[in-house]
Amino acid sequence: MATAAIHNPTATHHDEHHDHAHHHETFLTKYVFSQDHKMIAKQFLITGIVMGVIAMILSILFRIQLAYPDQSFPLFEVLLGKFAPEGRLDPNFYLSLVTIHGTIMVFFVLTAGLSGTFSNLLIPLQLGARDMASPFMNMLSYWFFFTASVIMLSTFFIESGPAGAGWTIYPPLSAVAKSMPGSGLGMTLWLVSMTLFVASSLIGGINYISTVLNMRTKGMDLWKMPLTIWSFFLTAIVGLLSFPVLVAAVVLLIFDRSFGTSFYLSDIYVAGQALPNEGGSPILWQHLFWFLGHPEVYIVLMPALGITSEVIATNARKPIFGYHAMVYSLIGITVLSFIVWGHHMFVTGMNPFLGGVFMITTLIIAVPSAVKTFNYLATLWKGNIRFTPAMLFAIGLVSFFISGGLTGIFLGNAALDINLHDTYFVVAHFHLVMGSAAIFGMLSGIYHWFPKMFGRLMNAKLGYLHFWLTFISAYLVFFPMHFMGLDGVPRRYYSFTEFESMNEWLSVNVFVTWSAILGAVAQVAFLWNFFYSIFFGEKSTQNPWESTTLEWTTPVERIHGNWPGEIPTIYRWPYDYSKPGHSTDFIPQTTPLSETMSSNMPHDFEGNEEAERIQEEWNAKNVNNTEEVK
Ligand code: HEM
Ligand SMILES: [Cu+2]
Repeated sequence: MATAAIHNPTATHHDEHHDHAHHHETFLTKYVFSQDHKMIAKQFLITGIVMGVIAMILSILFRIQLAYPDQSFPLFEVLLGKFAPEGRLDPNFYLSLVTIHGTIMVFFVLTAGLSGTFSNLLIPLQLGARDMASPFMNMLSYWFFFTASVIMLSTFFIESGPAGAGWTIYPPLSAVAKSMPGSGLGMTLWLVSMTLFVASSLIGGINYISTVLNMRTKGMDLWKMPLTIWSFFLTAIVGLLSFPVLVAAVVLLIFDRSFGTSFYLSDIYVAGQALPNEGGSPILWQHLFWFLGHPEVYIVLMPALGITSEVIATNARKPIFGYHAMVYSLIGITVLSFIVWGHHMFVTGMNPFLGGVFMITTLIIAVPSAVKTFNYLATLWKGNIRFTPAMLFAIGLVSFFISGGLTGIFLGNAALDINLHDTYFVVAHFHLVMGSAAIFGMLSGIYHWFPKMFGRLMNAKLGYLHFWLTFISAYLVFFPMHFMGLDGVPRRYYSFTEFESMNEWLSVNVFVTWSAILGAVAQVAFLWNFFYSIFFGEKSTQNPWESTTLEWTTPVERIHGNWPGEIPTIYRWPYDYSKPGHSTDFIPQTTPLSETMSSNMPHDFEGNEEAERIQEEWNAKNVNNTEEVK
């Protein structure tokens, strides 16, 4: 299967197709150990959704603790046993919940679930390849991810519970097993799970990069790639350059935990007893961690931004505004994301000059981000907008990207961050800009490409219900947290009732918790819609959204190799919407220029004599049309 699926896109397809016909698919090769990128995409998606639901339930659990810190919930004890003695969450377990919630959301849902799904689905389909460069490695990538997920969840079933040092697992908590229950076996398994996870991401990323570079169909030069592909491609590069640093850091941490080294430890006292470690520094961990950790937030966000470009252009029925600027801003974010990690370390006592350098690079990232926002708004401007559920989620992303991004400008300033660090202001900021925005991008992609994955449509009415409840509850949950943070309420605290000054926030915590429960209930509408529609949804046509890109030229039924005959040739960029003088308001990338010229991206034809001649002839015939539109 593997060899049949990889091949040169320009070769004729007949022999291979012959192979497929004789190839027997068993249940195992079709659904479990599949090497077909479309099936692997679904595996990533469904695993991601399951992990997302789990992480959401964890957040509801600890939100209930924050809203009702002194109350006892007998049900907790029934469900959680020793982790909730007498119906109250154990404080150590509270920290474990926060840790695993953050870890799962960032890595398992928004890295693997989002990139894994849409890179796998769209890279071959939108570029005109029969599969990934290496379908076998692709399969491995999923199974490494799956194993990592199982290990991460298994820590709920061990005596001392899951890791509890926060998703950033700063030493010494993470390095000294006796510091808390969550620093024991749970932490070891966290490290094992994350190492497998990184292996999965690297295998996947290498595959994405080589597929984008080598397997594009005829005519698909880099400047004709949809913005989704640009964003997946650059995301894979960011992952490839930053994840290995995390693995290196993790290996050193394992040495510190198990073999008596002191990379991260020095001058530690546990219960009055001095530990023997000397000469290490927990700050080293922070440098290594955030060298991944900051790029990671763009690994999460960039694919969502790519999906948004695609969904907005399609549903506004307009060419994306500033295609080149969009690509360059993605490249700008890619490069800059590596030189800003120090903004997480302003309070570590770094030299103020160094702090100033990180502050400047951090604030410069606002420029490409603003370019993207501006381009989205300009694309929407005067569009003939179709408010599909996918479009609403894409617009929701833009909203969160703006409202959450603005607070990033505050936090990027060292002088302000020193006050706001580790308060709920930070929690509010990152939940809006990467939590909510990226989740909305992912949901937008699910609604948009569901017909491509399952051949059926999701129910739009349920989609609207899902969107509005989720959108409203996200703001109700995360907006009030800004004010708590400004008032100095710290994050990662189990109970605030010990502090007189924070009691006034109790009613807000109750409000936020109920808003979070509303948001969680809204996801039932989504889950029902998703799983029901896979089997019983309305059958989709081949190109339900009247889109220009290549994935909508493949048959609705899943076939190996994606196209039954030859792979189509590409003639034009992906955003020829509402072109004057054409009978439909979209022109697929496969329509030859001679049929109707693209007036949307004129640079494309400069110097291409044939194209210029066709354009002139076309203009001569269609002068009236063109002028009307001006
Ligand atoms: C159901 C919606 C969600 C709710 C109600 C929620 C709530 C919370 C709360 C209250 C905390 C603890 C803050 C603290 O004590 O420091 C937290 C931590 C966190 N959340 Fe969420 N969250 C949600 C969704 C998400 C999403 C979608 C992401 C994806 C980026 C995310 C990522 C994180 C991270 C990274 C942490 C930090 C964990 C740590 O401190 O180690 N959350 N969340
Ligand atoms: Cu950062």
